[in-house]
Amino acid sequence: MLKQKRVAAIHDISCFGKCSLTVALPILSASGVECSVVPTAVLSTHTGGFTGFTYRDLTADITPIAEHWKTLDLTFDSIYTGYLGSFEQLELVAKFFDDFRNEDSLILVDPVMADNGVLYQSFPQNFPEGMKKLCGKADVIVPNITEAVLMLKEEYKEGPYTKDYIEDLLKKLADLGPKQVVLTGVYFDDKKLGAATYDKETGVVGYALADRVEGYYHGTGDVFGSALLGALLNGVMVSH
Ligand code: PXL
Repeated sequence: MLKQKRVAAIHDISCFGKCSLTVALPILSASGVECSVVPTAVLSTHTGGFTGFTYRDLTADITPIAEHWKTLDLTFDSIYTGYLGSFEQLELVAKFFDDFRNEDSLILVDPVMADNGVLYQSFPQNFPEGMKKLCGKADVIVPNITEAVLMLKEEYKEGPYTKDYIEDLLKKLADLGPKQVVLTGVYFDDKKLGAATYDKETGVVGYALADRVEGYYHGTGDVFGSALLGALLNGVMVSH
């Protein structure tokens, strides 16, 4: 019998903006996947490009939500994490993986914390260390280049990049633990921009590049991660 897949999306809600749960929920639902949510915080806006945003930390709700879900014997075909606001949330989410995965669950960690060479203003400098550990527990990770170099403790370089550089990053990221890596913000010239993929088991590297659209769009990583997960849960492979 065909059974609808169920994902637990663990991200913040930014009330204004097009990111985190406000995009994960509609995109995953539209892809035919049931999307349960664990909101990690409620912000008036996302943090990029705004000052004065409100931040209601929901860390204290995560364990009670998980405890109630355990009484319902819930498990998830996928657990998808994005913006996590503190080391404590990283720990709670790692435990959530252990409590709610089954042997076929796909754990996708988007290590949301930085872009354009800089850590988002809400994070301490040592946060990438903690996020790196969480990535070690994932099946698929979706860092951008800034997040990748912060976790690998390498210097940030502006593009255009070379294939050698990108493939070296992909392999080092896979060494952190995940089976598959999807690196975003990859470009080799000023016309095309997209993602590079690496499957540790097969060793296959792939590229998905499209025409660059000028400008900076907050939340594109979350739109991409949600669409990627929807595709994976519908049987589309990352690497061909
Ligand atoms: O899109 C990533 C994201 C998610 N959530 C919050 C953010 C950002 C990026 O700035 O600030 C709160």
